[in-house]
Amino acid sequence: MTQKTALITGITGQDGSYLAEFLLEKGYIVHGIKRRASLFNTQRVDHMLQNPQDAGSRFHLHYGDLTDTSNLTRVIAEVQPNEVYNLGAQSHVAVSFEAPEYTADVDALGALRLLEAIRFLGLQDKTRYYQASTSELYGLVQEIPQRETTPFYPRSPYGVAKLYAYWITVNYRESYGMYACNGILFNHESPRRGETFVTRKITRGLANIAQGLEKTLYMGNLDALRDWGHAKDYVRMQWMMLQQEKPQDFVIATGVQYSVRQFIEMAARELGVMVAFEGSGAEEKGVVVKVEGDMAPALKPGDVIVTIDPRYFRPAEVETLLGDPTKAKDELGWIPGITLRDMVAEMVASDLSTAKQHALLRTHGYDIALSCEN
Ligand code: NDP
Ligand code: GDR
Repeated sequence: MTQKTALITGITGQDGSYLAEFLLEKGYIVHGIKRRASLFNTQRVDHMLQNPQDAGSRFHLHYGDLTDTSNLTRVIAEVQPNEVYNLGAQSHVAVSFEAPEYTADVDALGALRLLEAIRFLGLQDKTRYYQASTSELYGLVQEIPQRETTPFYPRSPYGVAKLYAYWITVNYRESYGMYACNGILFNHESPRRGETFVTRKITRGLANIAQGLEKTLYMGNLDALRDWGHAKDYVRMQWMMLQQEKPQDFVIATGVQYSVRQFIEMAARELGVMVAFEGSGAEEKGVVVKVEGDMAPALKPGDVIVTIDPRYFRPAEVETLLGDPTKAKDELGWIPGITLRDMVAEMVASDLSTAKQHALLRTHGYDIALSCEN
């Protein structure tokens, strides 16, 4: 079999980094597009860059941006990819209400720019295209659980931008016979999840609180229900979708749903901390009931560690998401391998390890500034 080349946008993000590892293991040459930033932004992929004998020689980064057509066209012309994975996005739903136009430019037109570049360069018979579509398309849900045929009703500028990207992907498939697929992925997390998404905010925040680095977790809507899987399982499916004979769209989910409140309880339990919620609405609080073991030396029963901050409520909320991954299971044999419990344990362990290092530095007189705008 000839060696394949993949191009990943969003390679510095959670999914991009796991997908790059996965493809390198499969023997691919992997190219990625990274943005210029004033600080290092390649932490999630540095281990692939730093191993020139092995992965490094098959791992290449290019500066670029999904808002820059000429850049994208040139990179695709140079790389001549067999597969393009469009994972790059302004991916934060709450931020999209503050930056709706930019979100549309990157998330909606970015997809068009890539598809059009593939077509313009005459690569439509060679290059397969994966679009990172999202359960946010379902928004105000019209059917439970959500499957490939469920009508869309996005509830944020992010969701609306991704709706365009979804349909332009379908349109290029139908108009030009391109191999182009949408993966409609439900929330997926990992220790590499951005710190301002709710799961990582919780695991990082609780680990810091357990070690005495912070006092309180300030949260938004605790009633929101999500179907959370592990990013490693989900990038495997992104690749599987491009290996089929015919391009199709798939829902990727676990089929199990929990509330944000339950996620907090689960993460706290991993730290040996039992939390009970008291009060309701804006007055709701998470109070420590019991502390077991030695992972949370800073906590004692009665401590209030979760409160509500209205800043984290969204102008329009997606209250409930639950996916039906039957098609992915039946047609591709995809089954998620990592349970939510194991994922929460992995995320907590990773954040606790960092918190312990910070606590140790503080003990020795070094002042650690923790980023907290989330
Ligand atoms: P992340 O936010 O972790 O990563 C987003 C990536 O996109 C980063 O590499 C980021 O670069 C890059 N990016 C942002 N803006 C631009 C731009 N203007 N030009 C080029 N690159 C840009 O997201 P995830 O890895 O979690 O998600 C991957 C994709 O899947 C996204 O498209 C997201 O919308 C979608 N998705 C995610 C789900 C999830 O639960 N994780 C579920 C469904 C869909 P930088 O590092 O410089 O910020
Ligand atoms: P989401 O993920 O909006 O589903 O988008 P996020 O983790 O940000 O929110 C999930 C739910 O938790 C509620 N919530 C909070 N969210 C954040 N970030 N911070 C809080 O303090 C907080 N309190 C409660 C939210 O209101 C929401 O209901 C993610 C992104 O990865 C998208 O790119 C992707 O498309 C979808 O998942 C599927």
